[in-house]
Amino acid sequence: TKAGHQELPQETIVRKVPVLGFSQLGSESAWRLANTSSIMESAAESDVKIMMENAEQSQDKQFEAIREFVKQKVDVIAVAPVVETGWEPVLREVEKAGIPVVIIDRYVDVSDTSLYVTHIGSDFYEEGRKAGKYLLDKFSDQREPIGIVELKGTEGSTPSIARGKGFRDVIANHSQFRIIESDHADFTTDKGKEVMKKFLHERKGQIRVLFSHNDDMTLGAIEAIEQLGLVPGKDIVIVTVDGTRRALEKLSEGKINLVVECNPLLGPNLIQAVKEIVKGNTIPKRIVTTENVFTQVTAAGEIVNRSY
Ligand code: GZL
Repeated sequence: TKAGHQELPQETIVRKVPVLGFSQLGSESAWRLANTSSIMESAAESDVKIMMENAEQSQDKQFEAIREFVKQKVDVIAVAPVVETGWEPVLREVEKAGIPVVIIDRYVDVSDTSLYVTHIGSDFYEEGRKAGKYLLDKFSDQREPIGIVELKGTEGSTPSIARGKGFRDVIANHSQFRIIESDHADFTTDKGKEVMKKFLHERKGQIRVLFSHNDDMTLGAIEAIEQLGLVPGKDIVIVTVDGTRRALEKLSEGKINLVVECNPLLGPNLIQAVKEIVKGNTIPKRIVTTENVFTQVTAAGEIVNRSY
């Protein structure tokens, strides 16, 4: 060998552990916490080194985290985008640095979809449709007006936009269904209680249905409904999205009428995608998580299965 230059024995393969920079949008709900632990556990089980930054609902903090990942020259960047818009500039910077991007959970509204390799997450529009279809069935024999109030998630987020649209598209041609109040409650229990209190104060006798974009807001709304002496699940029919254990418990108690599942356990899909990407393999542009609905009949059996 050349003086001082130690050749590695041929059989040594120096395998670099892939480094994933993950910008998580926050910790606002039980769903989000389950999403984070699923991703962290999957990374720990595989040989993927993960650096996660929690943006606590701030898109600017997500931009900062992504720019830091670029400086650190990570192998892949994953983003759970708090809102849909405003991503083009920072994703251009990542593209220039030659780092592949995975969009996880919510979606980014960009004109050039080559800015990300794949989007892994639910079909939120379908979740909204499932909620609407349940009401068509439940009230199929009733003709009088049905007043609906809607607790919306974070303004500008894909689940809030798409669940609202899917729901509206299904009830659109059934004029007895009327959305009489609709407001954002940011996917949190406290805000859900506060906004539901406002709805009840303004519209008490007219509210027959609550459509809530996530279970955490629903739990707050149930407190507000019960504080007024009304019976959730009976006086006010409640349809909610996520499928957390606490919502399924209320479902089995009859305080919720339908829970539309939104699966947070995206860790295995994300880590598998990272491995494929670093090996240079192509993966589908869109990976949709499979999801169900839970009724008062199926709730009890499901509760034991919920890890979140
Ligand atoms: C949906 C996810 C939403 C959940 C909420 O995939 O983005 O954000 O429905 C969470 O519980 O806060």
